[in-house]
Amino acid sequence: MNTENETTDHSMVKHMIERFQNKEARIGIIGMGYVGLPLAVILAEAGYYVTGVDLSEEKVASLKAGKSYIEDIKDETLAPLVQDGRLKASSSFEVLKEMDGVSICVPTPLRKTGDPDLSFIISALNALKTALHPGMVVILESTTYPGTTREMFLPEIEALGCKVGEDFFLAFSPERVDPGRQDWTTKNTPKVIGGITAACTEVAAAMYGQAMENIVKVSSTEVAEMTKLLENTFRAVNIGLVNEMALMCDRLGINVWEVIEAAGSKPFGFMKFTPGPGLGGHCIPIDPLYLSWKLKSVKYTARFIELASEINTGMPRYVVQRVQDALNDDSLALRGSKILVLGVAYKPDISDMRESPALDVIGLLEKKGVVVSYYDPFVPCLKHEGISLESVEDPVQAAAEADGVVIITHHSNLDYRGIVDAAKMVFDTRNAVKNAGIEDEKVVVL
Ligand code: SAJ
Repeated sequence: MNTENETTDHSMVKHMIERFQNKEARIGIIGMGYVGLPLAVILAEAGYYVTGVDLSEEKVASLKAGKSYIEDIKDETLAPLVQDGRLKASSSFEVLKEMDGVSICVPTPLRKTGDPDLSFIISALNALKTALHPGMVVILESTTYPGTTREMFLPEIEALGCKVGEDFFLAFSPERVDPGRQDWTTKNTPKVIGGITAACTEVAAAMYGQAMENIVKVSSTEVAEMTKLLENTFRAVNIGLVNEMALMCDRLGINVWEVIEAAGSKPFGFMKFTPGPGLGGHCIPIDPLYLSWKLKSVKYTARFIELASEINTGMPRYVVQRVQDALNDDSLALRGSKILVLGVAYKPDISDMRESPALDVIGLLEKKGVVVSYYDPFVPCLKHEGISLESVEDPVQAAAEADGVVIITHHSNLDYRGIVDAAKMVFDTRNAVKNAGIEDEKVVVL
C-alpha cells in the first residue's frame, strides 16, 4: 500500500515522467495477442517507439509485414506504423534491454487441475530480469490473483539490487479488452493503474497517459488486481444466477426469457443477464477461479464463485438432458439420433472457441451415441479432444436431415426462419428464434 509520505519527486521519477511526456521513451510489449497488439498500436500512434515481443515467429513475421492477425486491428492501421519504424516486432527478449517501459500481456490460463497457470508470467519475469536497467517501468496487465505483482515480481527484481520506486517502477494495470467491440477500445476504456509505490503509479500513469484517454489511479497493485477480478466475478456470478433462474423456471413451467424481459423493464436496480448453455471465453470462466484459489491460501472459501462455477459448468449437461426430453416427446432416443448444433463459438459473431460450452455439449452428445453435425459461419472446423468435425455448408438442408437442431451460439447472420421451417425440433438455448421475431411450436427454449 502506498503511504502518503512516499516521495514522487525523486530525480529518476521526474526523469522518467519527462521521457514519457516527451515521447522519447521506447516501450516493449511482451505478448502480442488480443491485448498486446492493440496496446502496442495505440502507444505507437501516441508517438512512442514500440517493440512487440512474442515467441510466435508466425506472429512476428506477420507484424513485420504489417499484417494484422487480430480482428480489432486492421492492416491499414498497422502497416503505416511498421513502415514508419514506430512499431517493430521481435521473438527475442534481448530487445527489452533497450526499453524504458515494458508491459506484460501474456495469458494466465488454468491448469487441468483448475489451479492458476502462471508459467507465461514467470517466463516474462525471467526475461525482464536480464533486461532490467535503472528507471525501467514494468506494468503487468495479465489477469491474476491479488498479490502476484508484489509477491512474485518485486522480490525477484529487488534481489538484483534495485530499489522499487527509485531505480525501477512496478505497477499492475488490468486489461479491459473485449475482442470485437467497437465502442469501447484500448484507447478510450478507462485504465486502472496501481503501483507498488506512489512513484510507481505516477510513472506508469505517465507512460499510459500519453495514449489513453482516462487513467484511473489506485493506491496499490492489489487494488488494481482485485478490481479486474471483481469486474469479471460480477459477470460470472450473475450469469450463474440467471442460469439457476432458468433451472427453477423449468421446474415451475415458467418461461424464464419472458421473466427476464419483464424484469428488464425496471429502469433502476436491475441489470439484465441471460441464461445459456454454459460459460465460454478466456476471461469469465477463468478469472474468478484465480481469486477463489488465492482465498484458499488464507483459508477462506469464495462461496459465490464456487457456486456460480458449479452452476455454469453444469449447464452443458442440462442442455443435453433437455435435448433428450425433446427427442423423447417425438418418441426418439438420443442414441442414433442426428442433431445439428447451430453456432459453436463462445459468443455471437466471433470465431473464438476458447472454453466454448458447445465443445462440452457436442462431447456429451457424442458420448451418448448422437450423430452430431454443426454449422457455424465463423468456425469452419472443430478439433478438440475427441471431437473432429467440419461445419456443414447448408444449415437449412442439414436441419431438414436432422432429428433436431440445438442453438448454442446465436450469431446474428444465421437464417433462423429457414432453419426453423426445415427442422423437426429446435432446442433454443438463447431464445434466438423468438428474438428473430419467429414463433413456432416446434421450438423449445432453455
Ligand atoms: N454469457 C451468458 N449470459 C450473459 C452474458 C454472457 O451466458 O448474460 C456467456 C457468453 O455466451 C459467453 C460467456 O458468458 O460464453 C462470457 O461472455 P461475456 O459477454 O462476458 O464475454 P467475454 O468473455 O468476451 O468477456 C469480456 C470481458 N472483457 C474483459 O475481461 C476485458 C468482460 O469483462 C466484458 O464485460 C465482456 O467481454 C463484455 O461485456 O462483452
